[in-house]
Amino acid sequence: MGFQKDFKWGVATAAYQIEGAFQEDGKGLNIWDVFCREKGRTFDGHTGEIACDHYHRFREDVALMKELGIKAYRFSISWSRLLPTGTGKLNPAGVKFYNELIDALLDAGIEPFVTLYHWDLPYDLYKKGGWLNPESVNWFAEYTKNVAELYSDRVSNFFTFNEPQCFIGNACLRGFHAPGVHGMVRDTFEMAHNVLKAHGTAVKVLREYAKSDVKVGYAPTCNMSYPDSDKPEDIEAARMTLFEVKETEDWAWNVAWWSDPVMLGSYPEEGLKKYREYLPEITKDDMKLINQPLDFYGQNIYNGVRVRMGSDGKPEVVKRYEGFPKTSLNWPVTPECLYWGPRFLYERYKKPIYITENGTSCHDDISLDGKVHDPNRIDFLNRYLRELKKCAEDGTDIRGYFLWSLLDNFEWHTGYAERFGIVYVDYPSQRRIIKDSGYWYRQTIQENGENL
Ligand code: IFM
Repeated sequence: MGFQKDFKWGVATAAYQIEGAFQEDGKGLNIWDVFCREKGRTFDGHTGEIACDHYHRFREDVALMKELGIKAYRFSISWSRLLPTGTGKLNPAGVKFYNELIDALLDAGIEPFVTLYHWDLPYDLYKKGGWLNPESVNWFAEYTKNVAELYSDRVSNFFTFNEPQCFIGNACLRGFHAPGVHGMVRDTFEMAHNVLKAHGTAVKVLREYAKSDVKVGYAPTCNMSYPDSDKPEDIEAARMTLFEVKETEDWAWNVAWWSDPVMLGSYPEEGLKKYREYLPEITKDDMKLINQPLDFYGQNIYNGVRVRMGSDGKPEVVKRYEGFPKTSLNWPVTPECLYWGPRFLYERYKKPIYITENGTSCHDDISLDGKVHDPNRIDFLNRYLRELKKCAEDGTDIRGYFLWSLLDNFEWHTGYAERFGIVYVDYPSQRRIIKDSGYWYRQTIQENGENL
């Protein structure tokens, strides 16, 4: 019982959040490079220009992972490091960087899991309309083909998109992520449809051009829902809430709109009705393309809402009590989401599951003894992983868990104000210090979660 024998205990990062070297060795600009330079966009004007300097320090970071006993590393490729203008000519230094990173991982016995896109669209493609341009499907296919040809001899696991909810919703509907546009609602639905078509095309391209038997998945996000009690009606209320579609102003923060087409081949009926006036043309061929068979389903899970069935037969969200536990980002601490989330997703999509991100931001600093003590993070991880273990024991096929994150890093519009790592980064010196939670995670990996 417990976690599967070959459970992938991993950590996750993203290119823009750690690499730095934003204009080095031929890399092209991406939308985050440009966005961060604008006044008032990020906390205190922070940028990812240096970030964790991982571009130069990746060997040290791989050594840290090895020391921690990490089995799998999920990282993203910077599209504009590989293809500076998004299409066309490859950047040899970019190609070399990921070659060396992958080789270093394999030498350290760590399995690479590549995310193709974690939000850093090449700026030149943004100028051509970005995801609103139907050509974006072909741009992404070209980039994916390059990745497959370059790295699939050594990388077997790929995720297409990380959190489309954010790079469309936060970025183009609500406007606080790059490119920082309060777009017209109709545009955002059109972008979303192009992203989903790009996903389907990329899956096909990976399978066609890969040099080994690759496994492909997807890594969306959202709040999960969990029931207020074990009563069947409360469980049903939580399930219904998880897959319902939201009001138009916040439509992108949703599970079903982004995952049903990919996993089931259709948009949710409720959304097709609710959003009718905003939708682009959606053809049968589009849906066939989007619905490519996947090997696993990834989901980033951080928190959830408690739900019960109301007396009117409709689900209702239970208000949190005053003083409810929260992280330093003010996100609620709700370990139950790592039981019910994967369970509901497995029931609906019937694919093995990876938790592609989970973790917490804490107010970490270096203590007088020179160490970084982060008991809140250990407690958070312990509570969440216990729920995940229970979920696995109750029959959900969970293949792995990627802790967010290996390193403290650039947390988008909140800059370096938030620390998510199990390894502390002292930004002025770029010194890394393994936090107590890093050692705790090592122990958990060694025991395959029996210590939880
Ligand atoms: O840092 C982000 C990551 O890039 C996407 N998922 C959530 C993390 C924490 O906010």
